[in-house]
Amino acid sequence: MVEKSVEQSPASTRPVAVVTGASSGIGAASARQLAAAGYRVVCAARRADRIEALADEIDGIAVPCDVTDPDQVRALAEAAGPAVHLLVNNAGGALGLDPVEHADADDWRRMYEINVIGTLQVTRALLPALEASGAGTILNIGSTAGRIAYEGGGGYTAAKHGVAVMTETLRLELLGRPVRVCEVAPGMVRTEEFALTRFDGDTERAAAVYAGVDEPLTADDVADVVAWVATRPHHVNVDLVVVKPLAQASQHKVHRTPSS
Ligand code: 8X3
Repeated sequence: MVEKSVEQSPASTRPVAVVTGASSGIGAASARQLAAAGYRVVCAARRADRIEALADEIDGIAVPCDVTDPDQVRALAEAAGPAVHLLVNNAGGALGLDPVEHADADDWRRMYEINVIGTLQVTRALLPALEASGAGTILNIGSTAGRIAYEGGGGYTAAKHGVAVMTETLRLELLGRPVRVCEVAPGMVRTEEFALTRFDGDTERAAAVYAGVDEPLTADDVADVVAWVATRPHHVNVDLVVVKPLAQASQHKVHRTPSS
């Protein structure tokens, strides 16, 4: 349920940012940092209780939204108002680590649906308002998985490659219009949910992803990059930022300290 709308808000002079997947991790951290940078943040995610608490904390608004549902995406665009300055397409995630040989087609469909179709639907719905702002920014949260393949990652890497290609396509198609298109592609980020979701709640498998890694990125580290990209002067289009922890030289080359 939408509690207040940007238009009704006395703070309507602030630029408006819409962040999807704002209920936790990179999305929630980005919403907080963007609010601190002066944005009125529309926090969108499926879990209403979480985004309502976040919206209260940062004086934003909460719009429960499943990005794969066209009706809910339409409602999100209506709640955001006629002018939106920034869209952070963050909703997404990985399911499973099965080799292609044994892959679950339903997991692949779901990953494509959330990461790619969700980003497409929200972008399409908000594009008129982004353009109407006169200085819009679309910032897609990609992944190092969108730039490389790794064993067991086929479904997720395919989806994140999809996000990367959609980002590049959109930048070409919007040339000459006042909307820049950017991607932030994080490597290993330790959030409360990413690995847990991937491994269907298996805490041991989730913890093993980060075992022995000295300081994986945090959601705040990535949000810091998001806020930096968003707050460059509008003629500066930061096409792509790949950000990894110091302990990760490439997808497979991660420095781990053996536990004693
Ligand atoms: C990168 C996540 O698991 O593909 O954002 O390395 S993973």
